[in-house]
Amino acid sequence: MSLRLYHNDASPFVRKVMVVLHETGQLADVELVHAKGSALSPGSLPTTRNPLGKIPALDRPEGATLYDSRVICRYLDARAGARLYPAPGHSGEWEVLTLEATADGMMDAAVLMVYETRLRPADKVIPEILEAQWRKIERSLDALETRWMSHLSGPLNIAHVAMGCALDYLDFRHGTRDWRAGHPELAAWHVGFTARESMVATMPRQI
Ligand code: 99T
Repeated sequence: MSLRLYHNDASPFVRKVMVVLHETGQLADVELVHAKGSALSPGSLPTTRNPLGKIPALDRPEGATLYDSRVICRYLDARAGARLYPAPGHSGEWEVLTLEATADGMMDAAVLMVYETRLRPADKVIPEILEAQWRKIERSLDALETRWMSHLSGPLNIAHVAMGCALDYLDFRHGTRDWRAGHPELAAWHVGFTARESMVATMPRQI
């Protein structure tokens, strides 16, 4: 095992990396190191490996620890020669990267909502902040449904992986909000995508 991944089953960003490891046949190369904590209380988060104190972070034999999920996924793709990213100059290159950024932004907003209630005393939680984060997610869902569905078909790419992880995370942490309402095409895509072996094997869990 030449790689070491700082990991938690609840993190959608770690899950992107895990799905890429599954899809590119590199699982056996990676040791998983459980990491848990928050900005207030870093616990076992790898603060000396990643000064931002976030996971995923990936130790590799040939150089510095890598973070964040976008860098790690790109590294793993290159390591396996897997082509989850269109070649530079190839059609769709910028759309794939923008769709991945949209999925990551949805995860950021959804995670911020979790931290807003987890890290603040109940009387200091500001509902308007929670709702403003959710509106980012809703606008993204609307954009996906109306403009981006054609980019979710075709051979597997990193944007598909990221979006599958983002939507499952909405179910995991914000299930009562019903992201599927008003987004039938995206919901149908999600049903098919989450049936992939790599997605079933990495469903988020609280530990
Ligand atoms: O913010 C902290 O101090 C700790 N948080 C994290 O490490 C989260 C875990 S998801 N990771 C990120 O926010 C990584 C974001 C980065 N841009 C990337 O890797 O792409 C925790 C989710 C949960 O507990 O529900």
